[in-house]
Amino acid sequence: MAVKTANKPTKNTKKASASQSSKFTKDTYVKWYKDMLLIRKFEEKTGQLYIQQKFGGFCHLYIGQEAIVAGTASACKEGDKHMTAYRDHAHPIALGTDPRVLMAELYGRSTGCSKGKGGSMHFFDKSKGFMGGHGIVGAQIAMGAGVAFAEKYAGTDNVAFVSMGDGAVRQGALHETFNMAMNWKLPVIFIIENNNYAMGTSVERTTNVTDLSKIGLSYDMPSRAVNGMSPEAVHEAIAEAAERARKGDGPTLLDIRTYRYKGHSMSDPQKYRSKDEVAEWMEQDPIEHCLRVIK
Ligand SMILES: Cc1ncc(C[n+]2csc(CCOP(=O)(O)OP(=O)(O)O)c2C)c(N)n1
Ligand SMILES: [Mg+2]
Repeated sequence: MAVKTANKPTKNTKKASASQSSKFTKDTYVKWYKDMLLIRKFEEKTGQLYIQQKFGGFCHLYIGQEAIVAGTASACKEGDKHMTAYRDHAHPIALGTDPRVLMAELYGRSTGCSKGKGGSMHFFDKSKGFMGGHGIVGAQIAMGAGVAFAEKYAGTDNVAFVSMGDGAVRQGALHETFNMAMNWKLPVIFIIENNNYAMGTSVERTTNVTDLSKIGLSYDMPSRAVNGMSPEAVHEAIAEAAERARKGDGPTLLDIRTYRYKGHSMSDPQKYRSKDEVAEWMEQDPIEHCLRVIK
């Protein structure tokens, strides 16, 4: 069955992958591969432990979306700030947080990254520039602009990376934030982790403008769609946007098209999509892609 969603997987053809891979060293591919594999293994273990009721609360897995954090981590620098929503396990791992302090957080231990008080949705690691883990959909959008404002005010060249879901872009605060961020030319990059679903609601059920990269255009914000199954494409888009932000030229919106292989959270019968749709996206798996290039 053909994929009917607004988002469709961009094929990583052999030709495309050969021309992209020549731009990056083998070491970069090995780093992406290791980071993404570590994230995936952490997530698989987390899913198992949750089902075994080893820890409670909510739990949202990032499996399938790893190329976004891998490509961002390789294109950013120390001092940059990062924040996201509740699907937050992968970001600190990509930034170098010890997975053991994240696992301790899931178990509610005082040795956890948020002293055991935050749980799965509220990871935090200031030492790596990771400013959370936020459970309120869209809350981090305005906060991210605030963090960018603080960096600009302090005269640093640090950039704030604010990730949000395709559902979160429907929060009104996004528009106030985009307006102020552009008006003040804040060093902030808005990343839509566009996995095409907000819980069970697809992008095309939510809006008549299914191309989310257009949302920034009415603010004259540089905006583009990016293949989220490709760490190369993510790295290039992030590097270009970060360079602009560091020069004082303000924000960018990246509509990064990805897919979550698992349900929204741990209890999701997934009636809103077909197995074929999931399989079609899995063919573009970024970990397998990096392994093919390394070999
Ligand atoms: C303000 C607010 N409204 C509703 C919810 C319930 N809720 C949790 S996740 C979610 C879907 C968000 O989807 P999306 O932004 O696409 O992110 P994804 O889960 O796909 O990463 C909703 C509606 C919430 N946490 N906060
Ligand atoms: Mg989504």
